Amino acid sequence: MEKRYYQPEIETMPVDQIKALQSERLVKQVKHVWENVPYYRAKMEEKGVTPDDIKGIEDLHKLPFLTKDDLRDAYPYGLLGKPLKECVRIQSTSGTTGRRVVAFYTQHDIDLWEDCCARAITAVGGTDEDVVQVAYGYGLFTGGPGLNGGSHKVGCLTVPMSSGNTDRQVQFMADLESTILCCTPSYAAYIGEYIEEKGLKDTIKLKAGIFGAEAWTEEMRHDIQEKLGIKAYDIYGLTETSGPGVAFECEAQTGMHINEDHFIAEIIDSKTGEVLPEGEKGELVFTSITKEAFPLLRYRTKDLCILNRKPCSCGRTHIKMSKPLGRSDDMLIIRGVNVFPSQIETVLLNEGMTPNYQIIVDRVNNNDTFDINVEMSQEMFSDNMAKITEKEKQLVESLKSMLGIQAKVHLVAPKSIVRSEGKAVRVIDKRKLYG
Ligand code: DLL
Repeated sequence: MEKRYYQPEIETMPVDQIKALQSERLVKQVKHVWENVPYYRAKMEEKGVTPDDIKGIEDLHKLPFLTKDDLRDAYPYGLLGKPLKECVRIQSTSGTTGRRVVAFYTQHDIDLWEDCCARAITAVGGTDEDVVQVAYGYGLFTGGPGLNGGSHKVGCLTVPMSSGNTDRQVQFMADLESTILCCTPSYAAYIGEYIEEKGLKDTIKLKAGIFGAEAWTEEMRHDIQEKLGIKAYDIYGLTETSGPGVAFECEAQTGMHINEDHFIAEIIDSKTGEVLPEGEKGELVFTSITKEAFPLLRYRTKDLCILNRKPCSCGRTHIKMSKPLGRSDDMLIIRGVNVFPSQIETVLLNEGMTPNYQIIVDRVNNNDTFDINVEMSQEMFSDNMAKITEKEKQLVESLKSMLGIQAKVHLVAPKSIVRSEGKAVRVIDKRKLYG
């Protein structure tokens, strides 16, 4: 019999039972955090809340929020809920300083994370008959390891390609007759173009794709579906909550079911912190109710979205989140990598440049372009061209080691970047990501 990883007893559980399960797990999780994470306990004490005040999900709002700043303050071990010897893995986001996120996992955490990813694969029709090509990055990034583990659980033949090397990627896809592709939507679109250009469409047996880690529009979905001859599904997650698989699309392709047996989702007003009713747009906040090593309570994702619990044609009862509709901070996601303007500024200042710069991001043929214009000082401006080119190269290298991706740096004449009367316009993002 074909092996699937659909867990109907959980995924189609009546809503009142899901809520009861969440309440029970929340109470346990709050005790676990109170006893094992002094950093969060102090935050609770500051707010005058003890575990006795949390009797179920209706009390969730009493707990303090956690933010990326807390992660930075507590870096690296300050939010650990288990002794290090029980942890078996870390994963991390890019960035060598400041905004880097390091998440920890026990073996049990990895197991549950892989369950979530397995559900996502099953939701697009995956079974142990499938060949899953994982073209997300492997290593510290959660995309490759997460989908890899999920694919194993479903019993698929797993092809751990990682991203890049498109020639080889497409060759394997044809030779092994891969049926499900997992990668960022931009890379999927790029692979689609490559296949079209080389006239290889007939050699490809893909039927579905699981694409996430960055924003993508419905137009992009149609484009990818058309070029690869597949159905393209969205998947969402963040390093702080384990990685991909927090939420995933089903056959309805109308939003992503959140794995509610592991995460409680709330939408808040990002300015006041007030919890908003279902259906309103606001900042997504997650509480992980099963994680042992890195059990974040009320973590503010900064992703803006809408939740809805209307019945879904697939039969799953877990609440659905819309595609992220924007962010409440200034983080950019370029080629799948999280980039903060402040990281760029740090590099430029360390390299002796002026603080006058502008970041220009665009999407050309479904690929992100990333340019940084930086004003030279008057003194540098009068240097010879060779010296200026050399400095540009040096900046490209320093930025790459900070961000993990390559930018094009253009040193421009002093005072050539338009000054604004209010806040400087540091970022011009021409991509239409949330259309
Ligand atoms: O991007 C985890 C992931 C890997 C998700 C593979 C899906 C597939 P981070 O690098 O920590 O983790 O980035 C998390 O990426 O807060 C969102 O802003 C954005 N993001 C993730 N998935 C989506 C999506 C991974 N489907 C940040 N649509 C999140 C839009 C997404 N944005």
